[in-house]
Amino acid sequence: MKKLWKGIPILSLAVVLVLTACGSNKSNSANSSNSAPAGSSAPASSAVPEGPKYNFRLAETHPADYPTTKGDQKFAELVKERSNGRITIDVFPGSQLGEEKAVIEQVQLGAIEFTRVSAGALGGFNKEYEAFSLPYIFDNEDHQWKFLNSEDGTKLLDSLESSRMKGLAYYSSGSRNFYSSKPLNSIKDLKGLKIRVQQNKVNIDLMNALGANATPMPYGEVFGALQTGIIDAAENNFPSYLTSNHYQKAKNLILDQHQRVPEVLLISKLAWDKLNPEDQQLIKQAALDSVATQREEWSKFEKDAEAKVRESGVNIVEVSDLKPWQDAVKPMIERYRAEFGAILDAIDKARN
Ligand code: GTR
Repeated sequence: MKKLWKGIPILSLAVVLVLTACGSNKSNSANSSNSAPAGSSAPASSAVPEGPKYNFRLAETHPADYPTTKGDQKFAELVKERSNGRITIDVFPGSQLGEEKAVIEQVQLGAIEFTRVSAGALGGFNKEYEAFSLPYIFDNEDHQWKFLNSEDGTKLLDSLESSRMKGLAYYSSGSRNFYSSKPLNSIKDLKGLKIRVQQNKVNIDLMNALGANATPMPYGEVFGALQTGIIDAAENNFPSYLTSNHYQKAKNLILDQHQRVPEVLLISKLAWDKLNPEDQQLIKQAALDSVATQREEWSKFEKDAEAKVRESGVNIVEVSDLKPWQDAVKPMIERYRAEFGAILDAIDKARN
């Protein structure tokens, strides 16, 4: 009896106490911002599989039924399943934890562990990610995925470490097109328009190249800015154009497909460094395995979104010849070759 009391209880008591703390933290995850950066941890016991216990948060801009959110959820599900419930990730959709730029800052500090953001938003934090905002560098989705899945694409995920993040996987995001409250029949109609862009420098140069004025602002402010006329136009893919309701305010859409900016699922470097190698591997693999789900959901949702936008009576202009668009941005791309030569060469190489 005495032996039992001496041998086991201190550890058991510690397990009970820490598990209770984790439980209460989990029950109200929306309020868990005061928790330790990399989640809470507890020693192993017979009830909990080997390794520390974690409850993490993942910030997502889009609503719950959006394909990126479905990818996030699949990722969280796989992590939970493969860790036998030891590692849980609560997904917070709809910008509940903030706009992308603010979330990335929190991720750098370790206050939010995971996020799914656009490579366009990362461009404001990591120079190399600006390359994704260069126009017409990918021929199509297939070409883009060949690059993302290549060694160079993986290197780029890893390069986020210099910005206190760790890239885990890419997700699909289709192509971006301009839309405006003013008529958009050709490239000439962009001249002089105030166009909202994702917050990075390449986008500002791109708007200049097209004769427009760039207005960088957070995604969540675009609807109001279109409504009040602070901006004349914005640009995005079909799913975002639909779910943000921008299509209700900017009813002229031109399918110029100027950019293909991938989505990125990532973890705070601070949180990553606190994980043991087995948990790092589990998380990395779960992220990669969630890509198939996200891509399936993406191709379904992209078609549905396009159909809904068309039904809504938006005026859609197809672009049969992209040459004038590509010619307009050529000098800009050539200028950026000095900075992004290696990435651009790798993207070109992925074409074969
Ligand atoms: C969407 C992307 C969002 C956000 C948004 C934007 O395509 O999925 O994460 O970056 O674009 O334009 O800000």
